[in-house]
Amino acid sequence: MNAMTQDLDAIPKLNTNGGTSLQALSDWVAEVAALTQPDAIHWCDGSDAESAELIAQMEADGTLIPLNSETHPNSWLHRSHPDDVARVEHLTFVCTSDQDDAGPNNHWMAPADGHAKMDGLFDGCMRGRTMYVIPYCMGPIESPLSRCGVEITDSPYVVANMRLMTRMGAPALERIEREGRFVRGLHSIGELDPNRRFIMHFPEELTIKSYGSGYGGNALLGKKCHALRIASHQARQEGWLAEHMLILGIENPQGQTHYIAAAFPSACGKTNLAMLIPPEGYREAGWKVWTVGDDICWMRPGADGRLYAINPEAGFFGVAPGTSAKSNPNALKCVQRNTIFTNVGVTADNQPWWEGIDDDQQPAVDWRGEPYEAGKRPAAHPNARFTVSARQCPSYSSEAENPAGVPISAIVFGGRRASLVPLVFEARDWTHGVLVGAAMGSETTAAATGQVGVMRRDPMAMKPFCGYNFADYFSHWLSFDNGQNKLPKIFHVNWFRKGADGKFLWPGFGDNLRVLEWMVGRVEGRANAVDTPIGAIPSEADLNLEGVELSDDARAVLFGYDRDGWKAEFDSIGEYLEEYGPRMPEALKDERVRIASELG
Ligand code: GTP
Ligand code: SPV
Ligand code: MN
Repeated sequence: MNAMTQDLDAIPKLNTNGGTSLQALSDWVAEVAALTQPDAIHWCDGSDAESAELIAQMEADGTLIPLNSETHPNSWLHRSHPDDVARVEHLTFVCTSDQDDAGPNNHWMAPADGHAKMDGLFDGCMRGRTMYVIPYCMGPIESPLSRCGVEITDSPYVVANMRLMTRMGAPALERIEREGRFVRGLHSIGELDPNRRFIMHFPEELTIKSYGSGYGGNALLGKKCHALRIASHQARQEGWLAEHMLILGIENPQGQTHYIAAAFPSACGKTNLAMLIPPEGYREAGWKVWTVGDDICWMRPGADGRLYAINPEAGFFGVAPGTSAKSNPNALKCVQRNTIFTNVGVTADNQPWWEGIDDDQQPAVDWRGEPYEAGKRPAAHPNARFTVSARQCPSYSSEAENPAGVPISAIVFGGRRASLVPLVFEARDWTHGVLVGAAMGSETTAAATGQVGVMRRDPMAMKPFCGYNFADYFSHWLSFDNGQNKLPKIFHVNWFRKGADGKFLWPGFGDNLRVLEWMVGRVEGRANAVDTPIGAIPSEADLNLEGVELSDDARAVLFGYDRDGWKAEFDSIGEYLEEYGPRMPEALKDERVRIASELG
């Protein structure tokens, strides 16, 4: 027993309901309690009774506002602090002993400094509050691909969200006690002061410390902090990949299903693609799309050399604005009950409302809780979100909980690119595909604080989430091409190409299936394409465009490529790779040179 545990034992009034047989866990909980000084400790078992009690308490103190129980049973609105509505990348750190291991892609602090800073903030911060201990499992409890963690938090809102987003409670604790290892995540909402807010990762210690925010990616530590930043570090050591990708199944009329994993940056269409409803002609012909995951994908080679993927999450934390019966009917069906809405507006009869919901209701109250006034601010914050169990999704795949994962046939990269980038192209091999991922660019969105609409490099949609040096990450990706693995084909898409009038040229959403069908055709060796230096691009005739209205100009840019524009792009990619210095793998730099010289 260490000194801190003794301190804790000396506080007789500390009320605690549970515990664990795992000494490392009970010691850590005691240490945290001694530091943060909560009034009580609650070990979460994940039961319905526990959930009901927490919700009643949050209703009483206004953390959760019940919504219309006829239209949206068992659903709540949470209004966050107005300064706490998105991830804070400038306050997110990776603390490795050697700064180069974190890389130019991360903010860095020495581990000892990081701990000192955070422990200073955590000192006494839970006085008057209950400390919740949340054992959770990322991935199906029985899957060898899954990994566990424990989040300690003083936010019941975080507990309620973690219950939807992860396998939380008693079964997770059992696995943790059996395995003896877990990621440690300590979280406090603190004073919600943006000047006293940090999200710190200590990958070498499998530890996360997050202070001063209640927002999803900053506070639900199983999600981006564990399942991407810490897991990417573990994955590199253990020979797998932890990626910011959706996973979907595409079933053809013959009943064969291919699984596709796709990485798009935050608020660039993962949830929408994962829940895609086929266009009418496809539906009639018997095509189906199945949702495995909408945000995070863990994959590793199986015995047959194919990559097998699981969704480590159990729920969706999705962007509300823009979700409508037209754009994403499956998401809309998911959120009719048992849902927590964060920062949406409400109608006069207390239904959730957001921009683009496309119904005949009007907002009465905005996300700040003030009467809605057109032109003042949007009814819903642009990064308003819903939290809901994946099991409520009508398209939830029967394979989503398969402990073995699903075999991946294609990996797709994509971003928001108003110009230059065509609708789709295929990398010629794995190395080229890794370069395509490494060179990804996208315009920033409201999912993180900061300017929106600025083009930045966001390799593999992991810029905010890779827990180590991107140069090493690209080497890790390249290492999968070892002569034995049967790797998926790699593609790049752009649903966001704009015309001169500033409007999107491609209809997107359900019609994206046309592009996925072409990919499946390429995987099966049936579909055609035109080889260009940037990759294989389908001609219009290679895609099923029946019923899609596209102007001649749109067709030209969606299925064409602009050699001069790409030459400039490849110069810029070269400069970007150089920013990583000598750690950047030669194979990737050589690949860029090969294509740049083909471009002439
Ligand atoms: P995170 O949860 O932040 O990781 O976001 P995401 O990648 O899951 O993005 P999501 O599917 O929630 O989409 C974000 C925004 O992009 C929404 O406003 C969508 O309406 C819009 N969007 C999604 N797919 C398409 C598309 O195919 N075309 C167009 N034009 N917009 C799209
Ligand atoms: C994202 O920003 O990519 C999200 C939401 O999926 S968050 O959980 O906040 O990261
Ligand atoms: Mn995301």
